[in-house]
Amino acid sequence: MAKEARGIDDLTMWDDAKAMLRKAEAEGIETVWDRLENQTPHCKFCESGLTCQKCVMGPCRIIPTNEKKARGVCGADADLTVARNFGRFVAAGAASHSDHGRDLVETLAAIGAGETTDYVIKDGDKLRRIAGELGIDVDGKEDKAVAAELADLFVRDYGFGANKKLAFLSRLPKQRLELWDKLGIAPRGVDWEVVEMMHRTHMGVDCDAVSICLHAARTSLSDGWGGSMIATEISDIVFGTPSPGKAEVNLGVLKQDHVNILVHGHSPIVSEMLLASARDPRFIQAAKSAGAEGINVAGLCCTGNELLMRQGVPLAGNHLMTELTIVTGAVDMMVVDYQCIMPSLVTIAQCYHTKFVSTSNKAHFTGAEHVEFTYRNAREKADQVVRMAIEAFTERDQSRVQIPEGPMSMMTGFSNEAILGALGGTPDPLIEAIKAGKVRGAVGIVGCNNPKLKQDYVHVNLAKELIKRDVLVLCTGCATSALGKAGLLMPEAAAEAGAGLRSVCESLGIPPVLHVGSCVDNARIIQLCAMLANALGVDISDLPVAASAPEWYSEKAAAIGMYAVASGIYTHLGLPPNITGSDTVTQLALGGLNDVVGAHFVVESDPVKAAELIDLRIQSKRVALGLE
Ligand code: XCC
Ligand code: SF4
Repeated sequence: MAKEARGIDDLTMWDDAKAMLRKAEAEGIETVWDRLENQTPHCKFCESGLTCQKCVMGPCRIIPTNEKKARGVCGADADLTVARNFGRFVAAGAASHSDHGRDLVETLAAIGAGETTDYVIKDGDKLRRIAGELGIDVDGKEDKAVAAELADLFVRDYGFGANKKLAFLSRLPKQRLELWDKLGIAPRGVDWEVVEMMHRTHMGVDCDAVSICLHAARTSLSDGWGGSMIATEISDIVFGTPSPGKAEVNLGVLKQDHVNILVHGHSPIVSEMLLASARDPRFIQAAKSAGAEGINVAGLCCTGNELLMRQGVPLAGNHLMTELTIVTGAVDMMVVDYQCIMPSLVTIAQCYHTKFVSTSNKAHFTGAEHVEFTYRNAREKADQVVRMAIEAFTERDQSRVQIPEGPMSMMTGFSNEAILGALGGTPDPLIEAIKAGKVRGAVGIVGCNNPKLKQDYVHVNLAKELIKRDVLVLCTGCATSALGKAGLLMPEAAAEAGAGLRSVCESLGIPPVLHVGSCVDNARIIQLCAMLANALGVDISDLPVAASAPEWYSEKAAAIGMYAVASGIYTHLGLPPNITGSDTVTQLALGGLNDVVGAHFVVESDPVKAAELIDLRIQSKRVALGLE
């Protein structure tokens, strides 16, 4: 991107964001967009994946067109260098989701062992259903005993897996598992694949680009069908399986006369406990004594999605809104756990009265107040943090507060259980609607914001284009805030859909875009795809479905995209990963993978063109299934 200052209208499509960008400018607050401008142009070598610093014979910069510099000191060429970098990129993403999942396994185990009273089993039916599904005999056992056994099974999945295969691979269509076995990419253990990727990409181990890419697929699958799926299922068991409900989104969810606490990060373990304390009448009374009307908890990013799905807690915004929330001057406290928490937030918080509290022993922030949460002390710590927030409220300078008006309403809570419930208990009505062409296909729009793109513009316009074409959209993560703010998560948005999708939505009273959760909850989407494929007796790659991460930025998003593709789902990205320095890897990603796993990536930043490409794929799959 050329280094030229973009106007505020080019940075975001939203009025609430623009108002805060103006306020930030007036108050001399630096934001992510300022820093992007300062960092542009980026290093070309890094952008194309051609730098290597995996040993101290280097670092090396590979110049494929220069005979003398076409190889690093060890002899690695462009293909190998790009593949090794991409492999580690995916491994880091898989590690992040999976390490989050590990915290839930630990919590479930603690419940089973009676080591926590703060966390309990909220959905005992789901506990028993999942345990039964995975071969645990639940008859005559108490919830606690079942929890202990299930946690034990997941612990094995993190290591070697039972039979060196992840338990949830049992959900796959037979053809898919056979294909993975043939390719040698069926994931064996959640931690195993990540560690093996680190090993393979050490100097002098796996020195074949294609081989590394295949292991990148396997690593990502250990996330999708392992760490993320485990995180989602345990979160439902411990905090409740989401069911449809109403909520609100945008900066207007902040309240001038309330103590405003924002939760940011990913794990429901911290945010759920905080919410419980904030709803405690003792603290509401304390807030009133401090001059507030009450305590308002709102979410950001994925932990915001977790609370939104299960508790209807309002969503203040997505990734690029995190800094701007503080600029309102109305945030008394931001409580974070891990992932996607820009370190700049601490600096911005210091420009206001905002208390910034970190809670995880694996995510410290210089300048923050650290209050460590564990399953043994969580409620006590949450109480302490809420008291600190009330105290911070008394230091708020109301003359600096500016809250953009008017939150948007949205519907949320579409877990697979809820979707099946809405359909009457089986996927058959959805399959019938797909066969009849009323719903031509389904697309998961997921993932982040990236300041290189106009905030939420690609998300919103892609979704609008797809629903017009009778394609049902499912959304998670930071896409949720975008699509919610655009009004697409309301049943009324069915009016913007094609006639077929519109009739289906109207008869069920659902929006044409369904909110299915946080980013680990993308596991719900692949599980749903597997259910549909199994019901039709086909492979996932035969379904008229696709995935899209229009504005992605993170390693985690790369892992999600990779496991979607490896599961057989065609995947659109709004901008490319840093792989363009290798023709071999780029061609594999953009096409070659189709012959291997039945799906591939496509990169397109224009939402209308992206919708056309996705539509073509859906159409071809419909034809192949004999539906057209
Ligand atoms: Fe992060 Fe999950 Fe991306 Fe949002 S969508 S910017 S990864 S918070 Ni997961
Ligand atoms: Fe250079 Fe090879 Fe070392 Fe990488 S592993 S820094 S390419 S010598």
